[in-house]
Amino acid sequence: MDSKKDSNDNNVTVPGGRRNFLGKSAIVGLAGAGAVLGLAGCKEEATKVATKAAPAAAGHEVAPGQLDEYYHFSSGGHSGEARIMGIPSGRTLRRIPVFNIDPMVGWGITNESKAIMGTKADGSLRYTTGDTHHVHGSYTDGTYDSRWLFVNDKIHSRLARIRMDTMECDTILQLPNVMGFHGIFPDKRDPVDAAINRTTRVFCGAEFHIPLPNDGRDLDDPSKWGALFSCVSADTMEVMWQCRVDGNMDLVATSYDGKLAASNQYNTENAADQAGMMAAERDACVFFHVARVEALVKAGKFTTIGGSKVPVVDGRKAANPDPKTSITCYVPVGKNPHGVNATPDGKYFVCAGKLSPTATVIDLSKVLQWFDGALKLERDSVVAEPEIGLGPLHTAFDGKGNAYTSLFLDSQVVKWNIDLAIAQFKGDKTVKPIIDKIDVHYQPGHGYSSMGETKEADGKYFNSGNKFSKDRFLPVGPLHCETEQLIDLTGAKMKLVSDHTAYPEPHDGIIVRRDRVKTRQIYTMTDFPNAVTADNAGIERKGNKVHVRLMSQAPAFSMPIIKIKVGDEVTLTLTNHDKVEDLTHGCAIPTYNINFIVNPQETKSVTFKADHPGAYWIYCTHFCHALHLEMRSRLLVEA
Ligand code: RUQ
Ligand code: CUA
Ligand code: CA
Repeated sequence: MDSKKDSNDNNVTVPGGRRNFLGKSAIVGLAGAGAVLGLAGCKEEATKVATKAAPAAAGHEVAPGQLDEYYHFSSGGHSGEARIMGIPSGRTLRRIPVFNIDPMVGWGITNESKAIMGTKADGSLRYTTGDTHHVHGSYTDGTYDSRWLFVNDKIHSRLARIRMDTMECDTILQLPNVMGFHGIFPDKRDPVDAAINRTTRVFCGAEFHIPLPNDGRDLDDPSKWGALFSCVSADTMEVMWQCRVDGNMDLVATSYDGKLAASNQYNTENAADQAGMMAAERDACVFFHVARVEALVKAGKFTTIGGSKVPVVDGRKAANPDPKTSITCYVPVGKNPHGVNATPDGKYFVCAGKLSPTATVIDLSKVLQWFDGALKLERDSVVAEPEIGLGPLHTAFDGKGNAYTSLFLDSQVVKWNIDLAIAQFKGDKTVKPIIDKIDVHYQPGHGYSSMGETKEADGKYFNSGNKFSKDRFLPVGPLHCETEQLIDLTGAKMKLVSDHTAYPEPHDGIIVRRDRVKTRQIYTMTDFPNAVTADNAGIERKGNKVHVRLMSQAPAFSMPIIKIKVGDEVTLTLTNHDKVEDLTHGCAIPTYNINFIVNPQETKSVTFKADHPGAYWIYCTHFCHALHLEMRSRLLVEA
């Protein structure tokens, strides 16, 4: 690696030198235990001073008071949350707690949020951790309809739904007999009733195989373990069916006609160790013929596993010898592939190679031909497999026939043309599918283009979600932030616009045109059955159960003194009577671990045991008024 000293005697890496190092270590990593281990060995990488960042490219600034053109919804990785950012500014607009506890809003603290997250018999949360990877919006007519966002939790195999009018999670569901729920994608049209041109189902891939059921059996025999692909109703958030497959699953994609869902498989080997998972030269992308699966379920041709009532059908090859009745089709693709993404024209899925320097383009009409018995081999549905660079992970599209694939090992994004790749695959040696490559900083995972997962893909922006930031920002200790780098796609060449920091670690995101998102500015009080009004406000006691019904209106709570006794089980319900947009109040109770907010016209409640006496100031946490500091009530707990 090239490095020199700056005027403060800090080591400064030279960009070209560092890039070369990454490239070389990556190749070593590929041959051995993995690229990331190779990277970790480089001590000189801990530079203290950033190389000079290029100024933000002109024409993409969002001036004070101006609004962004796009929303960017992303996952938050092992923080367990989802996030909203503005594009192109990179401004953080909101964090949406989902599987995590968030005292700012009171998520995981209020009774309402705990009921969504799930509790144990004693009322405490069943889980307090989550690992969100993929966020996708619901569709109508092939584009976002502002109803829902769906996000997965890989740790505990849960699917969450977020209402887009309030940007709050309204349902969390745990998938039975699944571990490592990673890929997720809503359908874009009903697979059975083609007249329903909107999202009706959400498909979920399972990455890890486990004993079925996972009740202590088969612990020493992983060859008996299995992985299930799950289908969840978007409307009711119930699991409709599951399908057992050979091998594992990773990411998920769905077709625009609603007929096909697919998942890339890096462990077709069904191996339980790393060497075994890399043994085969090719892995697969498994396609599900959704209508056929549902016909089987309807006909009662399914089993159930353990205590789960969810119908499980068998999608393994041995159970599906005839393509004409098969529910699955395993298309061979590059070794240990990663992301699978649908082109906005509805024609192709693209699987990124990861351990193969290629992307595999699969023609969906040919997959349907295979299911009809009209295509000899599954592999015949592959219409292109261009060599694009090292460590391809995910692909986004501009709606103009070009694909943009992240190259983890090369620390680049490559722009390539799908038609040219198809021509090359057919034998035309004169065409060069690769149009441009751009350096990103560093190790990109997901990349997402503006509206790129809809038929309205507009080719304006691409956001590169980079896993390493190293010297791009002021050092903040051993935990580095991550970078979301914005790239302008409008020219023939990609142009880096700006670096945005990201708290680790957003995995995936979608960039949605702002007119496709419709939110509410305040709540409607009557939507809350437990709303506190002037008619029912006050203290109600039944034995040792006490219900405190409180109202907030700037700058006061409705009761200055609330008297209870040690031993009481207290439920405090708070309704915010302010109607003014943005006028949020908070409610904190010292030593009782209570902290939540109520937005205009919103109601929330908490329940706690009064287990220690004393005087406690219930105070407003959210700066709401010139008398915000004076907005408090006395909670008097008598011994
Ligand atoms: S994965 S870096 Cu969880 Cu989306 Cu590919
Ligand atoms: Cu109410 Cu601050
Ligand atoms: Ca493999």
